[in-house]
Amino acid sequence: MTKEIILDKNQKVFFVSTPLFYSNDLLHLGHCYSTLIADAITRYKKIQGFQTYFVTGLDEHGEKIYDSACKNKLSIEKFLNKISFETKQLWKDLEVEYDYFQETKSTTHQQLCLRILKILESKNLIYKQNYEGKYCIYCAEFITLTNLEKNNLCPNCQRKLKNLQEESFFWKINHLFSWLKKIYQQEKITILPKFYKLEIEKNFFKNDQLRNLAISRYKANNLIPFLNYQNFYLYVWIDALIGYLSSLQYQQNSKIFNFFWNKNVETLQIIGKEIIRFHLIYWLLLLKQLNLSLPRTILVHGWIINQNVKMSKSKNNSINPYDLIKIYGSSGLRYFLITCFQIQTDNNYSLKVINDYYNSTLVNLFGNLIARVFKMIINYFQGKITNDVVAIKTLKNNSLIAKIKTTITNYTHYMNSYDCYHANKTVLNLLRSINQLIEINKPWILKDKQKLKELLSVWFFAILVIGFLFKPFLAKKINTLFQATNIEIKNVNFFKNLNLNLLMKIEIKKYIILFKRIKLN
Ligand code: ME8
Repeated sequence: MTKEIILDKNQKVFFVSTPLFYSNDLLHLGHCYSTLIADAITRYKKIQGFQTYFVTGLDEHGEKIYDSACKNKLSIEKFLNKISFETKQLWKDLEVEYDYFQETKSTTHQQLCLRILKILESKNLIYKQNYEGKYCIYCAEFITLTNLEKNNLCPNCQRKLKNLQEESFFWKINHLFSWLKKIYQQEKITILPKFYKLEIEKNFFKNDQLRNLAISRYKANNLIPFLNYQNFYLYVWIDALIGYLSSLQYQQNSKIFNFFWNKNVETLQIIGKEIIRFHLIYWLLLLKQLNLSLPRTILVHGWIINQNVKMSKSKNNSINPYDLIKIYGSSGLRYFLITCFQIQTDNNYSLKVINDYYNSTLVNLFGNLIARVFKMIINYFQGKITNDVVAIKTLKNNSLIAKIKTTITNYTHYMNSYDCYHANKTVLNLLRSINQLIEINKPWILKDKQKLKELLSVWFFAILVIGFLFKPFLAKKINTLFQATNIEIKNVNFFKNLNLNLLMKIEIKKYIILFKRIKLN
């Protein structure tokens, strides 16, 4: 599923991906978290003049998906189509502007998997051997001795492990151990937050070795056939990782692939912390064996916790995003997930957390400021203010303008580091300063009309800048703000030009309450 892509050689290029989520159930808040962060960063990059390529999608193979289809009394095709349809609808409703939606059931993807297996086989990187060990069906993960806990439970999901004893095709990777270590030591890729690098070294580089990986399953349901070997199927994690390459049309459209995946592209892959092993080890090794560039950054985020455990499809604690969209709208949920949590930690979700956050930020700080300033411009100036060249010069020296400039610099610094949490904090600080200024200046008792005009002009300007900086978080809700004025959002880019001449003519077309206070019952 591709939009038409026009490749512009003069633009800087940005690639971002989310994990390809399992199609075993409808997506929950945790999946929205990764996807909305990717969306906010992509929107920011677009404003900064990048040509962007944003990939998300579904991982549609594996036994647990087959089991879910059976439980739902649907054929696997119907079940996959239903999940795919609902996922795309969810992204539409949350205004996620992806460029490519990867579905691993697609024929082109399956062909690519086979092609890559052939390449690996031709390089003698695949061999057959008996496999004896532990396997977690739910996580689709072979549990090696290095990460096996004593109690025969999966270290990840705490479910019982299955003893597997079968012939398997192995992927030879052990000879690349020193190469991989070097990648880490020389920081050839950036892992954010940095401590995940140590975690991989501690947990998976024990005894100074890397084990070859069993990458086939015998007589399994809903997996891609392993070349022409009868009854052998491809391990779902290799299939899923290849999904990233499929989304880039690897081996299919070299123009697209080379444009969006090369060492000069700012590539970012966003994942949750439970899948670092696959991305920080196997994915890198696969790229190496195919002679492809490595991603520039892998951004790992913590979990959303609900009722003390990771929010998860299987633990009956997942929150349906629509329950929150109904209350807070798409913009409210976007803002919460993109800005409320620090990426490096796990974070507790509750309705009270989101409600307090929504009321204290979007309602109290942002919405109220807009309402107050718009109302004053309407009441004191009939909604229209004009400033001549001399007045604009005076405005340039207003101390709030300096604060706005610092905010933009800090916001840009954080967004360039993919840190929406701190970028948002800088904007909230600016909002607090303006609210304080209103209290200090008490415009409602001010007699000096010229002074009043100056204050309202600069506060109006600050609102435009804040709207602009919030656009990657709040998406089309910000259009409502600009539409209530005479300024068109498409005509402003405050990263390039803090254009105070916009204030020559100010018009409030409509009084708006952008965010209404919400009381929980
Ligand atoms: O792992 N908190 O798919 P998956 C935060 N198919 N993020 C969460 C979360 C939570 N409670 N729950 C899920 C897979 N996520 C594989 C990926 S990639 C080639 C294959 C997010 O459906 C987070 O990004 O289990 C996590 O890594 C991902 O969903 C796991 O999704």
